Amino acid sequence: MTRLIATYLVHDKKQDLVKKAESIALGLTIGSWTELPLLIQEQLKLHKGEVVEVIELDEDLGANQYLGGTCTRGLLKIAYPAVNFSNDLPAILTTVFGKLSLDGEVKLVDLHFSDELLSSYPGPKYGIQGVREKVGVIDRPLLMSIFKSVMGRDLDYFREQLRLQALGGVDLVKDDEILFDNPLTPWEDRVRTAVNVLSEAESLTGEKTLYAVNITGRSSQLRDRARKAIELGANALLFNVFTYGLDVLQELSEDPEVAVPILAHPAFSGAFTSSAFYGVSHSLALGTLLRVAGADLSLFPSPYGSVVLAKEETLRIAHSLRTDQLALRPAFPVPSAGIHPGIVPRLIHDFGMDSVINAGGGVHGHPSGTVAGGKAFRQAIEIALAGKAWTEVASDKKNYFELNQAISLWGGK
Ligand code: 1AE
Repeated sequence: MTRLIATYLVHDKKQDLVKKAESIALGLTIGSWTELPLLIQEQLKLHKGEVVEVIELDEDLGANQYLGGTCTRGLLKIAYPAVNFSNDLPAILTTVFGKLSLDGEVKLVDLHFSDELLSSYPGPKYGIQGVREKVGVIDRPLLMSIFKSVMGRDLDYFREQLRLQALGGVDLVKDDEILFDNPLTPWEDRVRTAVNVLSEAESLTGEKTLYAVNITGRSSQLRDRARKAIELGANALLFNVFTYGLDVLQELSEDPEVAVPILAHPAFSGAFTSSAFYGVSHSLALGTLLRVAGADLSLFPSPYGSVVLAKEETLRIAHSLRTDQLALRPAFPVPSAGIHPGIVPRLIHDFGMDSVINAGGGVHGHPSGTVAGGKAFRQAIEIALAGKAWTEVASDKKNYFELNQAISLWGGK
């Protein structure tokens, strides 16, 4: 019988983790707060959740102080029979963390899908390899930049900013997640403009750039908008998955007509991932679940920029996106927010070749402008892969002019 195993981090003031685990396993399956007669319990055995493991963790005095009492901390692994739910993410999340998410100090940290369950989820359509093929880059981390200050500007501004980003050598350009459909830069016009600008830029640089248009509006409009965007020539989509829902991402990703990579933006996820005691772990939300739902790239705050996550959290996200323990194509980790060229060697050291360097302000805010910003990042990637020190960069103003300017402004770490 196939099962889904959920792992929870629990802070239990009653200090009985086994009892807590049993109450979850029963309460989220056949039980309720009243006792079931034994005969019925026997009849419903197939549906009962099972406690797989209870791991007690060391006491955390800070947690005790924060929660106002001594707690026993532990990881509880509970298996849910697949017969209890239809095999879709809304049913799964409601089963394993529906009412429970409202019930005290319980955080859902991991989900383990059996192969049988996973076979209903195609996962990323392109994944790391497919996105690399689309941009024709196999031997370095990819570079992505973000439109900035487009709100309130017209299509000419959009066109020029896109042109400069492409000429700077970025592989992907994404809309800002807060750019919605609007009269000055309607999404269809953004796509049409991008098709022309990027083909002109490619004829000059010989390099391909993808533009991820933000697919927005009511949920009922999204499929048509995504299909129309592709008809108009869009070669990637940006999607604010956590304000719509994972299943909406899956619908888009599974649509055979949506034949372009999808970038998942983490907007809103902090509302339910940030607490140490409640919600869902970053690695589950921004890693495993996005991959299962079909994101090709997942953006998340890096450990070093302006919006930060703890380094171990970000490494866990990256691991979930790429691990071969999950039989789906790996997705690109995109550690983001406040990234500038001086951070690139650390990003590559920590996230490896199969990651995307992503920057908005760090590209447009370069002292010599957006093209120089893109070049500075490409130079930073080059020196990081060659293992060159900042001192070598500083002494080579000819080859690393733009990078030196960026380092003078933002520093190199
Ligand atoms: C974690 C997402 C980062 C993002 O979407 C964004 O717009 C970053 O902008 P910059 O690089 O911080 O300017």
